[in-house]
Amino acid sequence: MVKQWAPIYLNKNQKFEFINELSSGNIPALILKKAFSLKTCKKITEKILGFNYISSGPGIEKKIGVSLNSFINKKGAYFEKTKFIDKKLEQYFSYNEDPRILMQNLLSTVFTMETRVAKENNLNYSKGVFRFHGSDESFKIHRDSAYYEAVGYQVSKFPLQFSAVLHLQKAEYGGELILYRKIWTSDDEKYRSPYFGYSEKVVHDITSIKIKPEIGDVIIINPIHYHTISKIKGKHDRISTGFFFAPTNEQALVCWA
Ligand SMILES: O=C(O)CCC(=O)C(=O)O
Repeated sequence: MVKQWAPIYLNKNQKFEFINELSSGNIPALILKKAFSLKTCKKITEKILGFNYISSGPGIEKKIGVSLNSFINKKGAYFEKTKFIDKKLEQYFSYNEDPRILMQNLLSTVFTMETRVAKENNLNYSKGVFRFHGSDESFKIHRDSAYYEAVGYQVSKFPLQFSAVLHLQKAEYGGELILYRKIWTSDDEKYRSPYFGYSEKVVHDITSIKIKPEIGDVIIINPIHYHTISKIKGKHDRISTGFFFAPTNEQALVCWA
């Protein structure tokens, strides 16, 4: 019988040493259940909804924060914009309030490795992005890989890349994370959409799982697996924050968005 493809669930502050399980694709996700309290998530949500600098990017209509995939061939602009927005967010959230910093601390505990923001020529990469996914938007199947896409940036040198997402507010209906048991290969480029993502043909007949995010959960995936979000219905946006991270040769984790 084929072994079931199912996430591993951890309690807050439980240690986990098997990053290999995620990189090999043996498990689809690592879920840190209730890593943040409902009260904390509500407070962060209320606060981020009052932040003025909203943008859009490939695959997302509304977000706060800078993501590398909007600046693939514009490295100077990426670091300049990151400096500007992360400074504004630093002034807006106190250090102990910014969920992106709290998530870095959480990863340090879970993986027993120092976690810090990636740097290049003394410039900080983006600490993470807040995403707002709304009703009736359609989400493309995609995969994330700095290794293949962000050539020219130092973070493309990491052979492994993970994604960590904290769920701050749920959609009333839908908004599940759909993960396909398929890793991108260069053969799939024929299915690529010009602006962002891939046609559904890329995952035809491929096994998938759905993860319904709960407020306060941190979901960690290996984003070279195709993934998307199911259609959202209802009044509220699905709100999350997150970043990518990679293990370094010095037994640390560095993160970026
Ligand atoms: O918000 C999610 O559940 C998925 C986000 C995503 O596409 C990613 O982490 O690459």
